[in-house]
Amino acid sequence: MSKEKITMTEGLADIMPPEYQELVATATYGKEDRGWKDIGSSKELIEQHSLCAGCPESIAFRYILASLPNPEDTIFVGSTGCTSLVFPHVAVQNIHSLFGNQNAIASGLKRALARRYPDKVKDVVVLAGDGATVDIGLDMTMQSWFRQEKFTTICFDNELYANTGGQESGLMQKGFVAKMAPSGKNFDKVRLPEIAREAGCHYIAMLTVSKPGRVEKALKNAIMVAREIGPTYLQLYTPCILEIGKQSMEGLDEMKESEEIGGRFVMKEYISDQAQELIDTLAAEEKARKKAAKAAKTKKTVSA
Ligand SMILES: Cc1ncc(C[n+]2csc(CCOP(=O)(O)OP(=O)(O)O)c2C)c(N)n1
Ligand code: SF4
Ligand SMILES: [Mg+2]
Repeated sequence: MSKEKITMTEGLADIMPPEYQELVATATYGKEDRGWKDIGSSKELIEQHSLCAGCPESIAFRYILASLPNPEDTIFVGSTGCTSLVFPHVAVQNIHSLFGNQNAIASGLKRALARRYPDKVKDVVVLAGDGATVDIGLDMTMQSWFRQEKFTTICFDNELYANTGGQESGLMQKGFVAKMAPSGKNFDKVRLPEIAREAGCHYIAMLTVSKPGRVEKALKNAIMVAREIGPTYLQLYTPCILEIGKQSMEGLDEMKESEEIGGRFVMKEYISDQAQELIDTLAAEEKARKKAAKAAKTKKTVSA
């Protein structure tokens, strides 16, 4: 990775606004082990968004973008919905696909990139709402898992179609009444993590975005396993505060309540044996790297 994407032309440096100077100076492109703690300085990937104020989807976006292991060589595939409103503000390559088609587009893209750049790592990440992933796009979603396509699917689960005013979705909880589903949901929430496991995903995690460290870890696991082994799936609860009648600062409490024992979003993970082996190897390598860096620092301090 490099910082080449945002270097400043020397001749213009003195007239560039201080915000831009700061952005270039602190950009996290090229930083090893970038993560959610870099949110303040990883502004090069997302500075603003056009979602409702306090929308948990915006928080999820920031954690994901700050934690990408390889942002310059990552391509997102999005779909219509509130999720897609963020992509025009994001400095990561992305494709907007026809609603529901995102996993089919990502399959072709990943294969084409592997042929075009055989010596480079190119990560493909689908990011779409529950309506796109589970309802209208379910066929495309599952077929990509059956085919063992090597990319990550992320579903922002807000349990309804938010962008079109609140229709019922397969991930909506039983009995919930939405603005455009006034008689209430008759069926239980579809258990997509279990379906993903049975359809061949190697790493699956369902969680809220209340704890950034967890989101970072799940995202990194999902991307590395997809890169080396096969399909991975993340389902993140990002409640639509507008639809459930909450204020902009109440999204966090909603997520915390829903992940308490017995709640709909208690964190769950399914990991195949092959994926676990890879995750353990990567963790051991990271530990050794940190130990070596610490030893080198101590040696430098002593000799100074
Ligand atoms: C092919 C097609 N069908 C339907 C629509 C209308 N549409 C736009 S957004 C949307 C729902 C999005 O819901 P979801 O995927 O859950 O995303 P959210 O807005 O909740 O984040 C629908 C049905 C469309 N744009 N294209
Ligand atoms: S409508 Fe709901 S999901 Fe969409 S931006 Fe607003 S709060 Fe977020
Ligand atoms: Mg939705």
